[in-house]
Amino acid sequence: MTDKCKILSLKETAEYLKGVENAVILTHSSPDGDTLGSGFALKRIIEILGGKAEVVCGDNVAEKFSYLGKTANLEDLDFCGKTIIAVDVADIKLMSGIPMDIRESADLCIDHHQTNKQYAKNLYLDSEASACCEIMHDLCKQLGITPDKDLASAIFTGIVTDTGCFQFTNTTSKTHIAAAELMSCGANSEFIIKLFFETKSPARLYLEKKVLENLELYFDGKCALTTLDFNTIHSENSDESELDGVAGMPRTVEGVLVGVTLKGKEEGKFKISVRTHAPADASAICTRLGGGGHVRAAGCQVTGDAETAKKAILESVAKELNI
Ligand SMILES: [Mn+2]
Repeated sequence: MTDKCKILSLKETAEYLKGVENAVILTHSSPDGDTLGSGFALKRIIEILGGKAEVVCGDNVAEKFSYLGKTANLEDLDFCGKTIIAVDVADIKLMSGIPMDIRESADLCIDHHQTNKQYAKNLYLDSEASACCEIMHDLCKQLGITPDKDLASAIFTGIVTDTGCFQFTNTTSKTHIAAAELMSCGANSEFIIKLFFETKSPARLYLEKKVLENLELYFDGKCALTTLDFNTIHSENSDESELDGVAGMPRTVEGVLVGVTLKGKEEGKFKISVRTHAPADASAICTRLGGGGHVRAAGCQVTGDAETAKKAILESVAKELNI
């Protein structure tokens, strides 16, 4: 781990990228549209600048992301002499599957999570950005790059997925302007929005059914909590890659300020997703349990059975709601 992390400006980050000859771009585990969109956008940016880059992920990448490009096989990669860049990764712990010595040698991190742990040698952090991909758009502008169709589509992917199709409160006027410019550059917005927001797999519907079946209300209806245990997630009807999308469901219940989804990771371990409405702070709720994230969306992990995990998260929710 580096002793000190240098905080870069956008301009310095752009200058840094100009000097990159051969990079490996690290994405976070349980990869989403933003980490992969940022990874493939950055690969393209580095290539336009005359360098080479590969994108890797320690986890399986869902088939629906294949239009972005192909991630490199970890086993085939030679990290020697390469610039290691992490995108959309707030914490070194969020890259499971990637060897620890590689994570620890990250040269640069580009991120939009306020909770970034500053594990890389250099960091560009813009916590106002709706998505790490919004930063990729800023970098293109800074570098004088007009995105081609593929680059525009990669950037658009992260923006549209991290904002829930421009619905979450992280969406700003700048986000819309970026999206509009990307559409002008030929981003395949119709295809991308249909893929992520208008298409549900049978596995997703199965998980949605389970979310509703197991939904419980607490604290006078201010908190909705649901549990998807390990066996539900790993049943033949389910698909782990669909888990991310269902985490927003509990928060949609009328009167709910905090929506909690407990996901059985392995025997005796739960990954918890928290989604909030103002004034509840999801990041504060999860930080108390060793996790982190954004004000409206955050996550953490709890060891123990479902009852233990439920008790721990509800205690933290109670604190946030002053109950
Ligand atoms: Mn993101």
